[in-house]
Amino acid sequence: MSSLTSKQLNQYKEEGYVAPIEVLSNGEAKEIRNEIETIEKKWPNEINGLGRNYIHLISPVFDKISHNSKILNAVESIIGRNILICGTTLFIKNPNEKGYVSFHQDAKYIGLEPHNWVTAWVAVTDANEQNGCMRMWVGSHKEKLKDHNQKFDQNNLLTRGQTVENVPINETKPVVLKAGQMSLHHPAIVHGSDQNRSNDRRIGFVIQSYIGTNVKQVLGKMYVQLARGKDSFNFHENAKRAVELMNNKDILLKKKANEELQKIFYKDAKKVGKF
Ligand SMILES: O=C(O)CCC(=O)C(=O)O
Repeated sequence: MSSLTSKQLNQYKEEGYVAPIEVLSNGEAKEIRNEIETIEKKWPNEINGLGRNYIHLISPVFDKISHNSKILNAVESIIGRNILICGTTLFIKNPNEKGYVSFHQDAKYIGLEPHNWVTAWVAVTDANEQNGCMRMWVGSHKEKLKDHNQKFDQNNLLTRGQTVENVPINETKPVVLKAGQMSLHHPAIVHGSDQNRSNDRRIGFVIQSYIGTNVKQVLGKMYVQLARGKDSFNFHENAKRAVELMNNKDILLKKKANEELQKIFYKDAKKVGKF
């Protein structure tokens, strides 16, 4: 079932993203934040650094959101009915930290071809200009992929500190979301986010990305789950769904998937960053 209206689809086509889309209740968003804070307290190293990826493989709460039918209905409107989850990432910005995300295009280093995929950014907390919501360079997805400088700045939450320079800020729009809403963005849109200047955490759970079953990983290996439809291509490794929090086998699978992801993210890079 496709759920985006023609107006929303038009926004995605013309601007390169669509938001806000209601997907979770306040209670569900709180449950997700609690799950993160439980993991941080009991297993302080699990979702640090590279471990911020693939949390849906070790937590039934994140498994449930990744397979959420409201999210999938919207995703289906963009990439069609045969959908895989090929990865998830937590983007957390704590108050009093200087974390930011430089302007970049997801398609630049991720190796997913063709671009029949879309990234879902689910707001676990409110995201606004004060706490460093994403900003999208409207329409930039229509141009070809741009050069990125690799800056490896320690406050940059991206792997290589990959940066598109000279983005015209007046052509960017903030993606303001309430907890429980999401945005969907195009693989080639230039986007980034500033630091959190509020007194609370800004947390985004990002399904990065939902891919059509026809999409290949041309730089390495990825561990996917079928979210909807049928996979008649079988291009990827399959990952089992989490049924309990921090099961030992799931932890090992998450580690293996992250090692493979790191090879993709840092392919031909001169050094490796902290994520
Ligand atoms: O969470 C952020 O501020 C940036 C996330 C991002 O770049 C992405 O989801 O592609």
